[in-house]
Amino acid sequence: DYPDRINVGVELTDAIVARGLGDRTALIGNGRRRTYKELSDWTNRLAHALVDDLGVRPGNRVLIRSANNPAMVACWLAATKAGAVVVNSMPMLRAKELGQIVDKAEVEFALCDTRLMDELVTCAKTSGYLKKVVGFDGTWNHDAELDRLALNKPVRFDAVPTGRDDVALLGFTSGTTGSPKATMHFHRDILIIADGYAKEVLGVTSDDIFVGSPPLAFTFGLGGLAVFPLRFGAAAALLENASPPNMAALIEEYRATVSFTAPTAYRVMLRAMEDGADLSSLRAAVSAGETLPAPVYEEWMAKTGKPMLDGIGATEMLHIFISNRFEDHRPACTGKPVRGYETRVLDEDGNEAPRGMVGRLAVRGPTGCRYLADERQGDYVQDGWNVTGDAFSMDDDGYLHFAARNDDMIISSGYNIAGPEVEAALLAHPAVAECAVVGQPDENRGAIVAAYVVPAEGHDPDDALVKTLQEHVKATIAPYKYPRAVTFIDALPKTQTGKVQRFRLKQGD
Ligand code: 3SK
Repeated sequence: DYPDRINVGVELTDAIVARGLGDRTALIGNGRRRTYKELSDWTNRLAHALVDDLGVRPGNRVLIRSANNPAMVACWLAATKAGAVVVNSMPMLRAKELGQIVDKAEVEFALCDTRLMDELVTCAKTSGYLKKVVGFDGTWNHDAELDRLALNKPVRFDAVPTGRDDVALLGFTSGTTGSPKATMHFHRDILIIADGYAKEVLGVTSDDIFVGSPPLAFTFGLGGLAVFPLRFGAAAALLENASPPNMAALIEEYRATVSFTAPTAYRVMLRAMEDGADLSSLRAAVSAGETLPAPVYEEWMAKTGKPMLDGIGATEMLHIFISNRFEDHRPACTGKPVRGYETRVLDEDGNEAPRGMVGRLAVRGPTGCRYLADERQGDYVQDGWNVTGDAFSMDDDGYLHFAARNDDMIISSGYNIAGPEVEAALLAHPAVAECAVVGQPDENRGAIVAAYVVPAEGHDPDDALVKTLQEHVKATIAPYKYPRAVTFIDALPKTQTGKVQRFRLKQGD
């Protein structure tokens, strides 16, 4: 129930000031804290610079290139206030990848942390769309072209009265296989994920302090580290060094109450707790992006007495649509749909699969997939249902259990084997730091289960360990699922959002 005219940039800043929360901390980063009043004033000044000096007009696509920091959030909010459609891009992208995004989204303006200019300048040289690339100071000392333009502008800005169904954001996804797609999200969608998941599942209040590792350019990060805190007058710590190995120290330092990250980071945090890290400030630990192995959930529960909230989302759906709850959570279970969403598990013919059977997960609800000019739209949205790339089963009580991404199901000698189940079994062994399981073509069996294992410190990657791991899997799950091939590697190939690129392992990259 949002008004016809609503601008999410205003809702996350000026509207919070209007609620009397202007003096509360909004953003933490670069060694400073900014209040909602400061954020509101600065985003209004920036919006003036975008409109008055650069000529940004409603509907123009504006790309933002930055690591996670408060200045990036300020640029996002300012461009949104100006009625632009924002495209947040990963800081690691090279000119070629930036070019694909710029062309697909027909980006006319780019706002770039001055430390990341080179690749964007290279991209701009050959782009037929980009009219202007302007630098902002990612350290938020206001020492770059955009900051200088904004400095003397008025602190009041008449934000564009965008429609609730106007596109505000283009979220890019390449999945785990390449070939980028742009997903369009309306102003109302951005509010829905906060008023739905963040309110219903997390119960966010203005006392919360959020810390996390996902990039803001990934909608998991944008929601968890900007939209959710700002919607409720809470604080977001936006830290460029919030990588999995640093998360425990940052939670301790900022006394964070909510963390957003992937299971790998929680595994590292569990080890840090053994070395004395104090994570007692955390009231909510959200895990998503990769499936949460039961041993990590169980150890977390044992050490903190609180559940880790596993959830699944998709860039197409904007954010998390199935989740565990504080009062209702289970190991190896993704939980139940978030309020407003419905789910179904489909069999091979597209009919609802019987309970307990693994099939394709379909979802519908207040957000959904709208690809920009992409023929894959019809594959994703069928009869009003968003048919995801994930294989799930639903148990008799309506809880959803992740089996695999559809491409991670291995059919070996007629058996359907979910790679992640074998991964979970391997991860329960102390010699395994990380692993990924894929199907490897095999003349006799069609495919065999092949495991790529990063050994934990102090464990030699030798034949004896291969045998030990194989026996361990046979003793943990049905023996036919054991990995017939085990390869030790130093690190798993991952996307910039931390998802394991199993297709690269399959290709033998
Ligand atoms: O589960 C995910 O990968 C995801 C994707 C987009 C937004 C949120 C999430 C959790």
